[in-house]
Amino acid sequence: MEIGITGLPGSGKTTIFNALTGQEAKINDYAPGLVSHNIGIVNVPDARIDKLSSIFEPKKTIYATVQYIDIGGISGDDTPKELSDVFLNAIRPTDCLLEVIRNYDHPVLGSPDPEKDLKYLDGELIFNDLVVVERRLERIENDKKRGKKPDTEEEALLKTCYKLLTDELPIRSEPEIAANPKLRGYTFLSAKPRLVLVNHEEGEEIKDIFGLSGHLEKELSFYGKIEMELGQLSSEEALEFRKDMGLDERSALDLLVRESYSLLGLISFFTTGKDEVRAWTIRRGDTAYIAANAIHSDIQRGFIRAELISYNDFITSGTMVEAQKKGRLRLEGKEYPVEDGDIINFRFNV
Ligand SMILES: Nc1nc2c(ncn2[C@@H]2O[C@H](COP(=O)(O)OP(=O)(O)OP(=O)(O)O)[C@@H](O)[C@H]2O)c(=O)[nH]1
Ligand SMILES: [Mg+2]
Repeated sequence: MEIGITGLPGSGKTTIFNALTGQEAKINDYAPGLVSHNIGIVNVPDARIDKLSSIFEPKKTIYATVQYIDIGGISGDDTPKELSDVFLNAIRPTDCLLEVIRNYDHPVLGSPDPEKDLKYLDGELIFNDLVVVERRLERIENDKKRGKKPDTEEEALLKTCYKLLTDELPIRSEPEIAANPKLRGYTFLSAKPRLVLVNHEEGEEIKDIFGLSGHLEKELSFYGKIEMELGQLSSEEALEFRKDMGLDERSALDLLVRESYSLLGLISFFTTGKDEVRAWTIRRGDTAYIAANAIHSDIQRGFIRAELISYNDFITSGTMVEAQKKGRLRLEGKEYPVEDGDIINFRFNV
């Protein structure tokens, strides 16, 4: 999973990036329009993997990972403009946006105006999608003149997008359009699911400003600066500080991963053994057959069946042998919808 951190200059993107990755990327003096990227890959914290690892004592423990990319370069001027290719190339492949909104006094920008900033940011992403839609529709018209038949379904979808965008609505406001496979190749920015992270002044009460909790968006609140400082500590030390300060005991990374999994409809399943205990990420509703492919295409190709047990049943049983005695180990076929926390052993033959 790849998450693109975006926002206006000085909103605290890099501060949040550091909080999530534990890196020490440079916090800029005010430098609007400066295109800079920081990339960090972090393990998805999962207490279940820790537990499985302590039971199986494998040679390797492999967590699911998430990649965060901090993408500077939105100018923050009053009118939306075309974003640079460097910016677009960085943001297009991401699965989800993390939009950082400033709610603290900034030495140059002064007092915050979260509503205005979010509106501006939306406007910028909508404008850039509109540029793409207009160009594509123009191409289709030209092709028609030269006798080439358009893909009528795609054309109709683009026209719906055009209508939404000219009404200043993001494509995600129509979830079915946003998810349509015919539009996937366009990687529209306003179609991406998003977490809106309001970065509050430390000491100020944290409360939702926008009340976003739609199908493809969610609002989160953080004290960015404190989270960055805690991100540099060991998890034990950070937890002590959290308790002392009366903060949520979960780290920024913990919360963010949880929210992004839920927003994107992702779940984890596990494989276990003496060599390796490992977490894999798939979509909710994916079948055992699809899950097999997450590991290797050979396992999917030679799929015989999935031998599995839920995490909770395994923990209650203590060992696989005990679980088998109790009849908790199940055999499932290709069509079985994998559930979050399933421990799976694929039987396959190639
Ligand atoms: N008070 C306060 N200041 C913050 C917080 N988060 C960031 N800042 C400050 O805001 C300024 C900008 O922070 P950055 O993290 O560099 O913001 P950015 O969005 O990455 O900025 P650009 O990369 O220049 O677009 C710095 O002076 C930070 O110290 C916060 O939660 N509270
Ligand atoms: Mg920055």
